[in-house]
Amino acid sequence: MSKIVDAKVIVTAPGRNYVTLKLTTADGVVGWGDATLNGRELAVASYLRDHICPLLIGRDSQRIEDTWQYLYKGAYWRRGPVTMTAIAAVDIALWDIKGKVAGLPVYQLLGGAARDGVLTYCHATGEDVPALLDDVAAHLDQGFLAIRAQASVPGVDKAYGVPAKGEFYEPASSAVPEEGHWDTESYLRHAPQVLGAVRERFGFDFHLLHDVHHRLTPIEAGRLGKDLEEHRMFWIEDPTPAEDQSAFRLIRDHTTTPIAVGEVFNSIWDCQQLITERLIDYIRTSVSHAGGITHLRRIFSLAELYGVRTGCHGAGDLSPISLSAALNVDLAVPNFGIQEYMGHTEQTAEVFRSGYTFANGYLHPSDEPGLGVWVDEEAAERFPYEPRYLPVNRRRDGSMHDW
Ligand code: GCO
Ligand code: MG
Repeated sequence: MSKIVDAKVIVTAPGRNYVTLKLTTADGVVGWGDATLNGRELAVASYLRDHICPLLIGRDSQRIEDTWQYLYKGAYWRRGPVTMTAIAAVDIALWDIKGKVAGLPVYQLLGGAARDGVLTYCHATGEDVPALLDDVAAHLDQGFLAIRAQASVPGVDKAYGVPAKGEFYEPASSAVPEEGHWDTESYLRHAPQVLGAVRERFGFDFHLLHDVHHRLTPIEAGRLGKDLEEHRMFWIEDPTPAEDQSAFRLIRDHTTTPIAVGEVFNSIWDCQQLITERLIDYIRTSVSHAGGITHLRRIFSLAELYGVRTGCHGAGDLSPISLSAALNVDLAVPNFGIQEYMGHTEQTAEVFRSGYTFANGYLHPSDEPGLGVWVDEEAAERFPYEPRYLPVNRRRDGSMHDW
């Protein structure tokens, strides 16, 4: 048994805010976990520092499942993004340690590679259609086989997912959330034309994805799905706010466009109905918000039973530790679908050193023992935390809209 002797929380902002957990064992083995919850970072940092780290000292680092159950059941208050992100960070760090102790990359501990590489989708954006088409062309040139396309919506001053020129996606930019506007009618008219323009210019030999970001009602989503059928989408993502799981029956009744949901979920219970009633095609839970590798695997196994494939969240607000962990799971699970890959800024890469590689549309995790990622703590200190929030969205009449 190798006891945990130190548990440290690192908050750093190289380009954007990240919370990292560092666990050290009596043998000097270090494990890294991602505890970042965009816009609510310090809540998780405190949950870890004040409530979890003291409980970890002296525990056997090798008993991952037991530690997971201890933290989940032991809290009494179950689930929720803060709790599950904190548990995820511990879990990811313990898998990292187990891999290092075994001298194997984590995917080997999960059963070994079930594929040669991890199919990856990138983001292409544009303030108008010509700019989007240029960005799609650039990503196809880089070798991507799957592209998520977002463009501005006429009448909407700041559209989610479309960075202003020269800005790195995405807009967690201000200490008080910026306010944008939303116009569903304009979006529903415009989105099929935009995605149609992408197909018209580049054809059908690559996967095309689109993120609706929870903004429609079920019947509006049914219409969008129907209007997009001719463009053969790989998926539309988060068509409606998914707290209402049964609402997806209505979308399904109207369209064969595949549906992906799950980045805001944090447990298997949040997607139970969507999966068991086959209301979605892809489950997008992330390793760092859904309880770590241990719980993500459980969700993916349930999904496998119902023919639902995986599509791990991989936005830039998840640190390279999360991406490394996700890639290890992606490589091993039988029902893998696709992995999101937004990339990270150079500043982020200065702090988080990772060994995953990208070639010809596929990512591959590092073959180093564990997760193959480490944090330069001195570099981390150079980037102090500053509060940064995602924008909010209002309709024309000033009322709040889902964003
Ligand atoms: C995506 C997502 C993200 C989220 C972000 C919130 O599909 O990548 O929608 O961009 O908005 O992760 O923190
Ligand atoms: Mg999304």
